[in-house]
Amino acid sequence: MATNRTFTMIKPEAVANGHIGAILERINAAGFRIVSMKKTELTSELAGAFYAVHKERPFYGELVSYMSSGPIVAAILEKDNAVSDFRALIGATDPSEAADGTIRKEFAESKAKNAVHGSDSDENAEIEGTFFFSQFERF
Ligand code: IDP
Ligand code: MG
Repeated sequence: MATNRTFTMIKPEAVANGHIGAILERINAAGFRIVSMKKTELTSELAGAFYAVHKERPFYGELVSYMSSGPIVAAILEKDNAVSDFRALIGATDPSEAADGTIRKEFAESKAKNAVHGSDSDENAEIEGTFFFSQFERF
């Protein structure tokens, strides 16, 4: 089951700029089913825990304060090859390197404020989905 699922967040600047609807349309048009979804907000403690894998990176502090700066939308998505197809849909981390037609190319402001998150593996999709959603919300 996990191999067909990924986890995403619409990040604070994309929510603040009114792009929730447009980004969800792109996700639906690409063939993803929304399994679970909620608008919520991370404390800096929760953002730090979510991104703990990046703790040693120079941008960690900036990332944690950015991701706790306002509301986000968190969702579990389902599709064949969900993880890799979703990474292709969102594009490169730095929007200046993202391919035309990708979500980050269209909506990201910068490498830090890059509009959306997408899990990088099936294992992390499972971990990240369960970070946000209880067992009663993942169906
Ligand atoms: P990804 O989101 O494309 O998987 P990661 O390398 O996992 O990229 O980095 C996680 C997040 O950290 C990025 O989406 C971006 O918001 C932020 N980030 C990554 N690299 C930089 C950087 O060099 N400067 C500032 N923020 C960065
Ligand atoms: Mg990543």
